[in-house]
Amino acid sequence: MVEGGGISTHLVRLHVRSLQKPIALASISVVAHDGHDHDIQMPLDYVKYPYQAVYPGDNEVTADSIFSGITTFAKLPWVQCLGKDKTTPFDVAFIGAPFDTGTSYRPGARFGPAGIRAGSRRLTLYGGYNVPLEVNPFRSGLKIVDCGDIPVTPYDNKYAIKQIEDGHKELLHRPTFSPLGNDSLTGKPLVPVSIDGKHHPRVITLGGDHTIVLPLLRSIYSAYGAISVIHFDSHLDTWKPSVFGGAPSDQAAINHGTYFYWASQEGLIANGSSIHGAIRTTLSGPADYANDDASGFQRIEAREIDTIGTDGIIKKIRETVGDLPVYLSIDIDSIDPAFAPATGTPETGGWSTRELRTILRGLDGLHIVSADIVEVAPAYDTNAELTTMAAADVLYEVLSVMAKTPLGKLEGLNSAQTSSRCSPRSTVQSPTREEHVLTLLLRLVTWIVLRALILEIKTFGSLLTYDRTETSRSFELARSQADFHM
Ligand SMILES: [Mn+2]
Repeated sequence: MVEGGGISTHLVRLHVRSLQKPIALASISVVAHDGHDHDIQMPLDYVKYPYQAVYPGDNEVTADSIFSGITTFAKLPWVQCLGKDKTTPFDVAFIGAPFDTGTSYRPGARFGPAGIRAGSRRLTLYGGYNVPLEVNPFRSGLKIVDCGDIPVTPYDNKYAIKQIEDGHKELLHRPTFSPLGNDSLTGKPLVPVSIDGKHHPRVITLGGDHTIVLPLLRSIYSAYGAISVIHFDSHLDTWKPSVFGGAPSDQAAINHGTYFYWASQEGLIANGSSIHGAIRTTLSGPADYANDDASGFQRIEAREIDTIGTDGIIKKIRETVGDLPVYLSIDIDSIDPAFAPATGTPETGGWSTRELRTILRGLDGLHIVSADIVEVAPAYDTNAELTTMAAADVLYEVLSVMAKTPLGKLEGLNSAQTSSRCSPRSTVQSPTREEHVLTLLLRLVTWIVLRALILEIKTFGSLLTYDRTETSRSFELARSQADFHM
């Protein structure tokens, strides 16, 4: 980021792949803009650190630090994207969807957006640099804003669901603040991965119960068509309405356990390249899995972490979605209630916050077009804000991954080819040709050295046989004497 700079520049960082370290190639599209925009573009300009009192005399009306002032996500600037700031462009927008009238057990996720914002206050306390991902999303040049909440009625689910779709769509189709940039290897301009040919900003939605994903996917479809979904949840959420006691009305059939079933019926989900993670729910019967298959999902059970670990889980996810554009939906109940108790339908036996964060970082390089976190119901949280803090930290990883990967591909190439050329890659991928040749060479050299050593040992061994026997005997003698004296 260049403050006050007059010319747009592209800074690209390559992390050269090492044979020892798992993280491979990464590219960051960092774009700087004219200085007059920097005060609204740079979140950290907005943040005043603790004890740096800014009044009087600094044109500020109040002291502002991470623990004071109006709470937005990570203390990002508040932009009234659906109100008076309708024309303000951005690259990533946080937006709340305070809807919880589709829950089957504990209500309360309507307070999720406010709770997650409270849990996110200290994200920029030390500046916000993500050590494992080697990026500071808040200083990546992207314009990241908090758009507040979509107005959602608590009295009419059908109307509320339409409000969420319209609100999301309005943000998704706003022009971006930053250009897409160039391919880090060829220098050629990237083109959007959308089906309408436009470069769309990314929207991170703060739920709300999981029902909101149906209107969110309807919005996503308008830009990307049927989308691959990565879904972290203890529950399938592809259930038929009959599992929830049938559907006394069309509206009752749409709830936080059935929205993926309906999304699949509407053709919003790319069949076969979508996957659940952290599944551990009980079922109405094995038919639920058959129905889940038909809805287009692969599954990773929560318990698989004990056998294949986070690396194995990352590998499964990456193999399933490939380099297709992907929508990421995170139910906070994918995390164990020990770490995130404040949720609508808690299930024990889940992943730790650390494990989910590691898995999310493993998505580095994927084209995540938008994301959400849902089912945070702060009323059930501890006084230590465990759940809202976990939700905020999880989104920080998502934001970091987004900041590293432009939503673009090279013209004429499919997204798979493009991604291997220009996008950051993570822990799991096949070696390049050069690495393959190097590995073969290393094996050959190792084999020659070992052969030589074995020959040496054989030669000396035959010469020393007599001495070694003698040595062995005297050692036995010494030990028996020592035993005798003890
Ligand atoms: Mn869910």
